[in-house]
Amino acid sequence: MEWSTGDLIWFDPGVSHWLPGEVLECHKGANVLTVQAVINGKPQTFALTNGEGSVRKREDLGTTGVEDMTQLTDLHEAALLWNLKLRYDRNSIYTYAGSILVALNPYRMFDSSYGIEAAQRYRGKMIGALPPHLFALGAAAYAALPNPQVVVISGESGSGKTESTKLVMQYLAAVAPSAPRGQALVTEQILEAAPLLEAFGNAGTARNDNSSRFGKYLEVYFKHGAIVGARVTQYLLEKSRIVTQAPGERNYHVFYELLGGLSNNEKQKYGLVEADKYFYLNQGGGDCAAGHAGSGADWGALSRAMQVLGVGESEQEGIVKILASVLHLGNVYFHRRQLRHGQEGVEVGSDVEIKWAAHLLQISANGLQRALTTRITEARSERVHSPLSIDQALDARDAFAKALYSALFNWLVTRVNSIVQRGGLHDAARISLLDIFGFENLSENSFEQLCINFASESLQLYFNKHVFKLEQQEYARERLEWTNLTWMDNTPVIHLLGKKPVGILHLLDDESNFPKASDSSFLEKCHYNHALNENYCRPRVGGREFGIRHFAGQVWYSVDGFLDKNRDALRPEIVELLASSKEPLVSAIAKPLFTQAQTRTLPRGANGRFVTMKPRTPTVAARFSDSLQQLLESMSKCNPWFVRCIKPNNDKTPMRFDMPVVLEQLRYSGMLDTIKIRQSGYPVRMKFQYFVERYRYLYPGKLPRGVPYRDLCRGILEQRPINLTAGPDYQLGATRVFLREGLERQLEIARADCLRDSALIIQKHMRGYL
Ligand code: AD9
Ligand code: MG
Repeated sequence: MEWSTGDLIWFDPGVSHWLPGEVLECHKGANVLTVQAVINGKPQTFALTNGEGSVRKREDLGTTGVEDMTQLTDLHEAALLWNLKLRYDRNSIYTYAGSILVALNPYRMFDSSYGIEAAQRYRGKMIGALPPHLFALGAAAYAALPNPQVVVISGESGSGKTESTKLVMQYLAAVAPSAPRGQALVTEQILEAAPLLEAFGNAGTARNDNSSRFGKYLEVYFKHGAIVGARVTQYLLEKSRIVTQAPGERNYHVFYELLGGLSNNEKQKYGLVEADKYFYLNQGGGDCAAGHAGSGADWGALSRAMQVLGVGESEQEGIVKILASVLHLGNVYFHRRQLRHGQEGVEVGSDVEIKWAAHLLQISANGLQRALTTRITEARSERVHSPLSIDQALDARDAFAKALYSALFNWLVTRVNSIVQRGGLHDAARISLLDIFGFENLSENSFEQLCINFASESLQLYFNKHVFKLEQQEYARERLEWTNLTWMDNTPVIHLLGKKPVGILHLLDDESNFPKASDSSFLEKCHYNHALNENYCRPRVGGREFGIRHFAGQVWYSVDGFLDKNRDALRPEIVELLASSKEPLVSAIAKPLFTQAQTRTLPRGANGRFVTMKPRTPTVAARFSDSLQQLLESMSKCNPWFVRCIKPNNDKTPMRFDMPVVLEQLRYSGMLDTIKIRQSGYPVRMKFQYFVERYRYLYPGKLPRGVPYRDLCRGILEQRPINLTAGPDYQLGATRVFLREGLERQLEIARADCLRDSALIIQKHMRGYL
């Protein structure tokens, strides 16, 4: 490209992102370009040699940038990056890419932009009528009811998905008219469910002080515009966190809130002391204080939320007992013990904690002690207790604690649903909100990260499918003039992870169902089947890990513990022990655990006898893949609204825009291609007849009779000034008319003007009669 003095350019002087500059001089012979850029308010001069690849023409974004990035004339990642920065620096955290909302985490509350007043302002407004906002998406989804809608919120850990989900929910609660008598409470209950589930399912991690450690799909039901109920589906609570945390990380918030909230007397009742005395709370070496950034929640608020959701005092007490017993269990330790016949076993170091746990859970202390130190084996139809090793005993203790806590979490979700999922919702309209755990690449990644990142990949695929694939297929079917755009297709990674029979999660399942298998044999199978896959990476010699090139970057997974975590086996004696509890909540939460541990009676065999066998209970990966599949199916029936959350920096600092950090997210989320297709494509489509009926006011005079709708449609559109920045802004397909979002906006505004004018004329006319 030829440059001349005064040209506006983007250039990268070796800082891995783009700077806006102006050409001062161009020395063609020496291939040197002298450019000037203003950095921190000071002009600086750079001499770029051979700077071809890293110099681009620049469109002047002014001081405020554009609200919708499809309005950029020169599409380049530098323009997107700087447009977002200009806006972010002026506290505008939201920007559109067509109807897709890009949300930059401010790490600071802007109360005024989220209040009732703001919600009312966006009510009934089209996207683009007011500055970009989550509420605008909420309004658009609400306006599109009764067709099912889904708001898909994606982004990496800490980017703002959970906060955005809550804001959309708050918006819906603020604008939906009050439900009929007796149902008004349900909105409050849905709102209160969020902090309740966060207390039990979110935790402080290195990336986010309030990181969701489970996925959440909230379906909100409407009748005649009013909220009448909801349903929460949860995905894969991270169980390992209950018993262990990485440095600087915390256990689930509820433990700290509980210990911070109980009085000394109450603590005594449960045998509790300060948080830093508990092994399950102090391993990360992190902060043991009650609150966490971003919530300020405390036990009192939590208790009130439970009340609103129908968790009465005795059940709340049951919850405290279960939480306290988890903490007691974590402090149980073991000694090696020499048994008869030279066998080695373990004994409990001190039985105080066992007694407390047994007392709180209302189970037999002896039974608990036995379950943690021995295992039952069946020999000649007799039950034999064989001793455990120290490691096995510690595993048994941790498995018990994990089972208790996760069963409690499941019970809570079921309870929330039993309250908010009122009867008669099958014919209600719905808006679903998806807030799933964000992509993670930690210093050590395990099975949990593999599942989390598989979910992120699936969501990215859903996004690609809607924004690129289905879109372009539709253009072809409708015979539009269109040159196909390519996009970063992540199907190969999804196949590598999830496709039968040798996708990594299937290999893991096969190994998990094979008694002699180990984490190493699983790793070998992965290497054997995928060594040649370009998205799979083998470690250096001897490494116990494998690498996956995800859409959002390469992640190394260390295989230690994969099989156990995936099997998630629960010994029947532990379930029996819990089921025998005299504490109603404990026996209630234990019920669903039976399916995880029980033997199953199959129908009569050919010889007429019942056949009893150990079932191959579905593994964690199998259950997770299935539920993810169901989720995607449910979402595929909805009209999607996308929110792309972006993390502005890696230190959780308010209002600091770190260019490389944002650029990386823009790149891997495919934002540039997304804007391209939204800019040159036709995301809005309507049947000809619908279009004509909606916009007939824009046709001068009466619409001619007997003319096909397709021609009437063309007639109306030809009244508009032609905009050819990126080709025509509408096309007539075979069965529908296709429009760019900008044109739809203009048509809506023109229609509203016409209707207002005609209303005025009618009013005047009526006055003449009076
Ligand atoms: V994770 O994948 O669950 O680890 P999220 O959900 O994407 O992650 P979250 O919504 O929890 O991130 O946001 C992280 C923190 O950023 C919050 O605790 C707030 O402190 C902060 N945040 C996010 N969005 C907003 C906002 N719109 N306004 C103010 C925000 N602060
Ligand atoms: Mg979250």
